[in-house]
Parts: sequence; structure tokens; C-alpha cells
Amino acid sequence: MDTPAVAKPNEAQDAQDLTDGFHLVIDALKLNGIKTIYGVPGIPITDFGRFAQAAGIRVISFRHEQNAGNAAAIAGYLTKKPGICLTVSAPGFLNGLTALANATTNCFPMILISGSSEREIVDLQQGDYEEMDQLAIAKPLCKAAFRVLHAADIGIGIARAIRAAVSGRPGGVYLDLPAKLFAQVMNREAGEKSLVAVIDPAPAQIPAPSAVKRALDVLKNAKRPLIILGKGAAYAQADDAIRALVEKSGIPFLPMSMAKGLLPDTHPQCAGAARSTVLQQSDVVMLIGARLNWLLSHGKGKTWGGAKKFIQVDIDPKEMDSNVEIAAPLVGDIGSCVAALLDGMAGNWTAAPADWTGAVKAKKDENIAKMAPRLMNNNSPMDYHGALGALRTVIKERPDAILVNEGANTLDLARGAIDMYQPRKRLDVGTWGVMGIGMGFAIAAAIETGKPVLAVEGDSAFGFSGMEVETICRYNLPVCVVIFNNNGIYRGTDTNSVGSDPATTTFVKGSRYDKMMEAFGGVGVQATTPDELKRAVDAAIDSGQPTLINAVIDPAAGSESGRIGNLNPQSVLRKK
Ligand code: OXT
Ligand code: ADP
Ligand code: MG
Repeated sequence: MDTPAVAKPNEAQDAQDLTDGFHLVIDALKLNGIKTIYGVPGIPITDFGRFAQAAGIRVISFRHEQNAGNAAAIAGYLTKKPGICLTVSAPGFLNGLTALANATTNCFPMILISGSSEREIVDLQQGDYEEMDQLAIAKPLCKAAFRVLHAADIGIGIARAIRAAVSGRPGGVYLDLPAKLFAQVMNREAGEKSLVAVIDPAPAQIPAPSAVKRALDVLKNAKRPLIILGKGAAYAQADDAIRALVEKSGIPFLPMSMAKGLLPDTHPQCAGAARSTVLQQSDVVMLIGARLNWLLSHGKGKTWGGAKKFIQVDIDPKEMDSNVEIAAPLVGDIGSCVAALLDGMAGNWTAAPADWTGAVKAKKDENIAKMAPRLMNNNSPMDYHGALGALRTVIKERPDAILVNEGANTLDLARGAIDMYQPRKRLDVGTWGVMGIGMGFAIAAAIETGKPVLAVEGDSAFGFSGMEVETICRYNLPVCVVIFNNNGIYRGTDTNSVGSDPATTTFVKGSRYDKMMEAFGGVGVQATTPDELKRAVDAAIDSGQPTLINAVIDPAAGSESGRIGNLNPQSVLRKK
């Protein structure tokens, strides 16, 4: 193999003059401002974690790679820098892969760095320790996948991975580092010179003036305009410009789940509580960093109540016309696009028609008034609304806390009940509706922001990452986990009519998840009323101590699949 820059191991050279693969990877990451790595140690990356820690990188060791991967992905979303997940070969790599694919699907920038076995043996399929052709497997699940074979190429390999993750539409990147690479040595000075500090990793992408004019022309002629803000808009961190655009236009806005709080849910133009009305009755819809996927019923059908004109602001040109015709595609980064729209509106903009904004407000007020008494009940066992009423007040009083949310009913009802007030404070199951993001997201949110984290989890959802409560305790993170314990998936009341096995959707009744946190030195609390729940969460956030609250929810309170029960296929043979 031709490796010109690599020193021969038997060369009589002072170790001071040498560096190796381990240290080159670490130096390359540090040079590019990477401060934290999320992972699980083992062959061949155990020493890598130790050296990284010694070099001042924070290395957070998890109990399962999927949770480390989810942590890296959400770190990327929160910071606009790629989150790094480090795994061992084959099984560790595969455990991290769901998170990598989920990051790509959600447009979160992350890099999965995985140690791998020896190429020569893997490629001949001779049965190496944890043998697997990882690069080939990762490729379809990420934006880009690279392998580095020579120490001298580490700098360029890391640079490529960083740029691929954050430029254009962000996403997951795979970086394959075979075991042999880590031990390769090379001259220290040559090694330092080989590293690359990525210049302008996510360059601004300026929209064409003609596209901006077209978008404004469509918007100007609207009678019932609507702006939909997606998590791409939250990711862009163009918060002030987006707010200025919304307020200057006077147009009602609908936040997608993770865009809640980009402008406060209590903003007078927020139409979150009149969702069906605005989707059905609007005539022009401007999407900013939101895709017309299943979460928006693909832009058609009865949810949308007839033909619309769409304006779509997105960095990915391929997103345009993905489901329906886009009348005004505006391709560019959201910061630049929104600034250009604002420029174009300067001086001569008439606010959205008052009959439309008035109708939206009336519907929204009606829905809010309908929900209010349900959120105030103090029933025991709690129903979802009673428990959520307590948590809604917590976030109102502590708007800088980060809310992590997963489950079915626990997710769907929390989304509506808990108002968000600040950008990037709501982190949830995202585009795939995936369970298991909970503890990974909560850990990274605490580490990256230093803010308190409230993780509101269905009892099933929590189970996918629950072992990480030990990680939360080990790093003493200010995370309060609230488990909505209704004894099962959707409900705890299903029965099996033909045998003694439990029904497929039910769990052990009356489980005490709070004891799990106590097992690792954290605080465990059982809450049976909304008042108890509120007190326990307040105490957890005030103390900053790892806390898990087992919130006892009426097992009959939920509905199948929460608010997306319509997606369940129906069998003609199902007994009513
Ligand atoms: O306008 P209308 O009248 O329509 O009213 C709307 C709003 O205007 C109004 N609203 C308000 N009113 C008053 N005040 C306020 N503030 C307000 N805000 C809004 O309320 C309604 C509803 O508004 P919303 O929510 O905005 O609108 P809607 O119609 O729901 O929006 C549609 C969607 C599609 C955008 C929305 O529903 C959405 O985002 N949904 C996401 C759903 C999702 O992703 N679910 C997760 C997946 S479910 C299932 O797959 C599960 N699994 C399987 C599984 C998964 N997922 N992953 C893996 C790895 N393995 C398996 C499992 C195992 S869930 C699950 C576990 C479930 O059990 P748990 O124990 O965890 O949870 P429990 O159910 O609690 O037991
Ligand atoms: P939501 O689920 O909230 O509707 P999606 O994940 O469907 O949001 O959509 C996010 C969109 O935002 C993606 O199409 C992505 O290309 C786009 N996006 C992400 N970052 C930027 C950015 N900085 N500028 C422009 N578009 C972006
Ligand atoms: Mg449940």
C-alpha cells in the first residue's frame, strides 16, 4: 500500500516527533470546533475515547449506541455543527445506524464515526472480529459516506465529513475508520500540516432575485394567506428575520411540532390552535423549512380543502414539486431567503386581509377556550389533559427549559397543550415518529445548552432508551423525566381473549419507573395528581438533580395511535 507520509514504525525516531491516527482524528475534530463526542467504547475505539477526553473533548459514554447517535443528531440540530457519534465495529455500528438514518431523514447534521475491522480480511470475507462491510451498509442511509485508510488523509476525511453534514440540506454522514488507521504513525509536523480547518462549512445560498419577486407576487395577491414554519426554519437560527417577516406580513402562521416556540405559541398571529381551519381555508401557503410530507397530508386531499398556491422556501431544490406543484419555489438558505423577502416587502406591503385574520383568531380563541377547562382538572388517576395542564404551567413559568417529548397520546396531546415560547425548545419524534429519541435527546440538550430539560415520555416510548437514566445520573445532568404511565402502548386496558399471555399493547400494571432513577442515585417520585406532578417537576428543576417522576395516568384514557389512528390499516376480519 502506498503511504508516503507515514513513518516506518521501526524508524529510530523520537516519539516526540511522531503522531498517530488516534491523535490526528482528535486534532482534526478540535481544529474544527468539535467539543463533545457521544458514543459507546470498545474495540477498536476505546483508547480513542480516552485520548479525546485527555485532549479536552467531552466524551459522553452511553449504554447503547442508538441513544448516543440520537444525542449527536440533536446536538447537531441545536448547534448547527455536526454532532459526533462514536461506535465500535459491526454491532455497535448497526446500533448507531437507526440514529444516523433518522438524522438524515430529519435533516439534522451528524457524523457517525465507527471503528471497523481490517479491510483485507473483510473484503475477502475471512471472518475478522466483528467483520462487516460497514461503508456499503451505511451509504443508502446518509448524505455521504467516507472511509480513511491512511493517517495522512485523516484531515481531509474529517473535513469532507463536516462539510457534507452541514452544507445544503443538513443530514447524517458516515465516516469509517478501520482499526489499523488509529495506530498508524506519521511525522508530527507533517501530520499537523495535513489537517484542514473547514472554511465556511455551510455557505449562504442566496436566492435568485426573480424567484423572490415571484414569491412576493403570489403572496401579495392572496386573500387568505398562511405561513407554515417547519423545523428547518428553527434549525436555520434566523429567528429575528423570521419574526420580522411574519409580523410585517401580518399573516397567520402555523408551527410544525419542532418549530413551536420559534415565535411564541401565544403570539397573536399563531394559528396552531386553528390548524384544520387554516389548512382548509387558506388560498396561498408559504412553507418555510417544512416539507409537504405525511405530517402535512402531502399538500392535498380533504385536509387541504381544495387547490392552493404554494410558495416553498427550502435549501434543497429537489424538494420543490415533491407532492404538489409549487407555484413559487424559493431555493436558498432560510436566513438569506427571508432577508430577501423582507427587502422586497419594504415600504409597500399591505397586511393580510382583516376578515381572514379575524376568522382565524375567532376559531383559535374558540379552540383554546374549549381546551382550557380540561387542562385544569385535578383528577386522580390523572387523565392526559390534567397532567399536561400542570406541565403547561411549568413551561410557561420556565420558558427556557427544553421539552423532549415522545409517545403516542403523550406526544400528540402534549403538542397541543404545552405552549412553547422560545426557539428550538421542543424536541420530539420528528419526521419518522420514531420512539427512542427521549433520553439521547434529553442528555444532549442538557449538555449542549446547559438548560434544564423536561422529558415527557409515554411509558412505552421511555422503554426504548430508559437505561440511559444511569447516564443521566453518572453525568449528573439537570434532566427531569416524566413518564406518563398508563400501563401500555396507547392504553393499558387491552386483553388477550384466547390465552394467558398479556395483550400485545400492555405492560406490567402499576410499574414504578421512579425506582429506576433511584437505583442510580437520582430522585424518584410517584405522582398521582396534577398538583403532585407540578410540585415534583418544580422541585426537580430547582434542584437540577436527575429526577424521574412516575405520573400515574388512567389506563383507559388514551386512544389507539394517539391522533394518527387513521394510519392504522383495517382488516375486514377484525372483530368489532
Ligand atoms: O384545528 P383542529 O380542530 O383540527 O384541532 C387541532 C388544533 O387546532 C388544536 N390545538 C389546540 N386547541 C386548543 N389549544 C391549543 N393550544 C391547541 N393547539 C392545537 O388541537 C388539534 C390537534 O392539533 P395538532 O396536534 O397540531 O394537529 P394534528 O391534527 O394532530 O396534526 C396532525 C399531525 C400529523 C401533524 C400530528 O398529529 C403529528 O405531528 N403527529 C405526529 C404523530 C407521531 O409521530 N406519532 C408517533 C408515532 S405513533 C406509533 O407509531 C407508535 N409506536 C410504534 C413505534 C414507533 N413509532 N417507533 C418505533 C421505533 N417502534 C415502534 C409505539 C411503540 S407510538 C408507540 C408508543 C406509544 O405508547 P406510549 O406509552 O409511549 O404513549 P401513550 O400513547 O401515551 O400510551
Ligand atoms: P417539519 O417536520 O418541521 O415540517 P421538515 O423536516 O419536513 O420540517 O423540513 C425541513 C426542511 O428544511 C427540509 O426540506 C430542509 O431541506 C430544509 N432546511 C433545513 N435547513 C435549512 C436552511 N438552513 N435553509 C433552508 N432550508 C433548510
Ligand atoms: Mg403508554
